[in-house]
Amino acid sequence: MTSSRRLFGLSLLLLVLSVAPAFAEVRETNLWWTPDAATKHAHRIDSLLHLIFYLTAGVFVATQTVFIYFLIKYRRKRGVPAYYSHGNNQLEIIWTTIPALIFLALGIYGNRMWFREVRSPAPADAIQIDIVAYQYGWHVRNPGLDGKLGKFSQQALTKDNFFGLESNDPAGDDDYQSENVLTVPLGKAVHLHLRSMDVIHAFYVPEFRMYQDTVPGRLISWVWFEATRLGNFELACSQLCGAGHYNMKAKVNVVTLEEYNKLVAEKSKAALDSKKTKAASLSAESPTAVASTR
Ligand SMILES: [Cu+2]
Repeated sequence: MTSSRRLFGLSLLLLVLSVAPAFAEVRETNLWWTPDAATKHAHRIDSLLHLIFYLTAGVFVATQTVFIYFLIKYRRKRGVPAYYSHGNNQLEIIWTTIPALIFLALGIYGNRMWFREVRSPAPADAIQIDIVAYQYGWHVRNPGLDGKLGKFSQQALTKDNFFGLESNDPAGDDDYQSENVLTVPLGKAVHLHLRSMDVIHAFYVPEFRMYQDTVPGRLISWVWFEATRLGNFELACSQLCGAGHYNMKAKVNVVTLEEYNKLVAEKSKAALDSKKTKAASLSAESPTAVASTR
């Protein structure tokens, strides 16, 4: 190998090693398997994953063992002529029917699990959180102390009003917003309302075993989860959505219910206060402007 080629190879290796992992979240648990589950759904989905994995692993070992056994048993031997076998119809039927039944059973089981875990309606007391994905980040809107999100509509969604808020809804006065941070309490159902500003993005948290596309012009309102583990997780967009896709991520913090309630109290008070100051300064400038915003 010439020295220039070696230098090129070395530089390429250095580049890959230094740049490739730069934006990846450090993973601390279960490096050789899926990351530790952190929601109720995730644990049940894992049980299906384990069943399929151990079943296919068992079939793989069994078939490979038989294959290798026959390879050795019927290897070429001096003085032994080759023997032609047409096969055995009865055996063919058996080894076609058994896998077909297994696939059918797995299909039915998986489908039922999908509808029970992923498409079941969210509990009525779930915390409602509104998420709008955009190139390249996540707008998050949380309900304040009243537990209700201010009304919104798809038609009102613009670059400036990215949640599509209707300004006259008092339920929205104590709502608070965060950028690229989703904070949820442990052990309480959280119901997400997912939308997109521009192109298709995907809400994906590996520890939650949750993956849902967000589609422009659509409100996706069937996604919900209940966190079972405290910690900080990464929400990563999983649809190639443009040049900045690699860095479209958000923090998902699972905190205790007390911490969550404290945060909501603080944030919704701040939201109410800022609204009051805004209204006061508006009325000082022009009393008619306030009247028209009501
Ligand atoms: Cu994206």
